[in-house]
Amino acid sequence: MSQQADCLFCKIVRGEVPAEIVREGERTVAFRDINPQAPTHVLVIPRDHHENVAEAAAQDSGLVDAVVRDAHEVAVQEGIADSGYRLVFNTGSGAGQTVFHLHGHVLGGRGLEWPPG
Ligand code: DGP
Repeated sequence: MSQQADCLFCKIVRGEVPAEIVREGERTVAFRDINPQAPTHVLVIPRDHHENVAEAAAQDSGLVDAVVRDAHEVAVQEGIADSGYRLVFNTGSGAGQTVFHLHGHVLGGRGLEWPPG
């Protein structure tokens, strides 16, 4: 497993920082966002460290598949799969990425507007 000592989300994977974990997959961990933007707001992250989704896709495309598949499982588990949910990968600081460990935001439980802000 490839992790970084000082990465916040690697620390959540290792149990060094507490989080409300809602699902543990073979390759992913899902936990509630500390600053929820919707009634359901869960982050799905790979156990391995990758800076963003593009880097992970270049290095291990199967990993991105696992993140997307497990994000859908979270949506089913949270009861938002049928009403619709949004899966967001902010990629780069210009797009609002603040934690540089790949994470998919699973958002739902309310109407979601388009385009996003
Ligand atoms: P982004 O802006 O796409 O990099 O999203 C990072 C998200 O991570 C943001 O919505 C807030 C969340 N977050 C930051 N620190 C923590 C933390 O310590 N615990 C949890 N559960 N979420 C965090």
